[in-house]
Amino acid sequence: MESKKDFFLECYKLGIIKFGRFTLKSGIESPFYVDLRPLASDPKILKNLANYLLDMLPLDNFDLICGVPYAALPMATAMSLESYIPLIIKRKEAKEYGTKKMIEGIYQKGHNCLLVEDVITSGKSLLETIAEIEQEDLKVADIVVVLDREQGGKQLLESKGYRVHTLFSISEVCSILKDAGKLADDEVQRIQDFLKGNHVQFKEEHRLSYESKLKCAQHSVSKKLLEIALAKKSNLIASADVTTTQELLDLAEKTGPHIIALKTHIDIISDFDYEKTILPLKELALKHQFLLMEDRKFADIGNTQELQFTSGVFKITDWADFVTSQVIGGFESLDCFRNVGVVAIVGMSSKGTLTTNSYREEALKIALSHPNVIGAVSQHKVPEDILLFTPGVNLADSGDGKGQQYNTPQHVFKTLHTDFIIVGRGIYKAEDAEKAALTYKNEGWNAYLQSLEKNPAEV
Ligand code: 5BU
Repeated sequence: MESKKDFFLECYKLGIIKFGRFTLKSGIESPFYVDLRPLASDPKILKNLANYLLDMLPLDNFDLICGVPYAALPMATAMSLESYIPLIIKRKEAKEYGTKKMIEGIYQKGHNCLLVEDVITSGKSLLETIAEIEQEDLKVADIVVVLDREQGGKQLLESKGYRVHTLFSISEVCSILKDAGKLADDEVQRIQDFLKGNHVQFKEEHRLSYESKLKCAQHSVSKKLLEIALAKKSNLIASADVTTTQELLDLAEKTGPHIIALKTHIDIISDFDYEKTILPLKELALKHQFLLMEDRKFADIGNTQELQFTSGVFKITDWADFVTSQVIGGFESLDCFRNVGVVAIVGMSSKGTLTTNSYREEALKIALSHPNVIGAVSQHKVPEDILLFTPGVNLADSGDGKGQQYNTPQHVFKTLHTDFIIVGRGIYKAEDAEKAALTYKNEGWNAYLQSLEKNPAEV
């Protein structure tokens, strides 16, 4: 068998222990959370675990094995299969009919029973189980535990004369994870403080408000966006992926009062005409106080991007307040967007996107350092110094069958601390686009307000 340390790291991959901030059933806040149930879903790990547990024990002492329900049931079963020591099952509640037995299986009075438990905390629930087993005239002398949370349970049971064999303790687990680079020093410290019964200081995880972002905003477009958001109580950007000027203007008129910006793909308008398309669009933007965001996703060398931005039929530079751009062309490729804000594409919402962790990290470095950049499009959190724009938002669907992946406004505000949601088909395909825009506006604003509240993970 591999070393105990390597074995633990294998188990850890199954997500059996999590670090962060958890509110336990008792209301106490804990810096870690343990759930060993996933171990039973990996047969090789379960079998190895059974052997590690058996190796610690004087096996000749036992006539029976019994697991504390439910997490330890598969562990006890695996130990029984590996050692040929017979298994008995303890019920959680007595049957309401028939025998009313608490223990199922074949056993005789006076048999010595090994008790198996997954995690020991205070030891109180183990004492209750032991009492129930002893009531059936079985003897319990040894208890084997996979993980000791070091919160007094072992001492309590030992003070009552039971032998407690533990495979891992939380301190040991912390040092294995620290050595493996999976746990930072401050987290280890917090866990040690918690185990000593000291007050644990958690980092407060809450987002910055639009007001605070407005105070620090440098770019005139960031300021305008935040001012409009606060004035309209909206964080909604409608994506106008329609193909005629009439549809575009209709959508702008209907959604205008509820949005902070209208996002265009101007190159999909089949009857584009600067006078007939852009001039009335600009008037509507002024009338309803929203900005124009051209989702051009530039992705070339600086010189070509400059031409695409200023020339051709669309003359984006003349009317867009801000544009989207890839950062794949490098820092200087963004220099040409002088009079607008740039939203850098850091991560995409589509299935299988190549915007991996390492790509996003590099893309963010450019986004954060370029003065033209006001924000990022991403499906992951970004530092609070730039604004986060999140598309792939829809209340009714989880995807479009063409690779798009949707989340709800609640989800993106809670988990990403996004600033602005971008909604396309959820609005322009709705029977009543104005009503839909209002719904997304209200959902988005409520989700934003909730994301301002401090919200530790609940267990
Ligand atoms: P939808 O109808 O809500 O799926 O439209 C989403 C819009 O956002 C659409 O215009 C896309 O081009 C745009 N988008 C996106 O969906 N996902 C991304 O990662 C990026 C842009 Br970048």
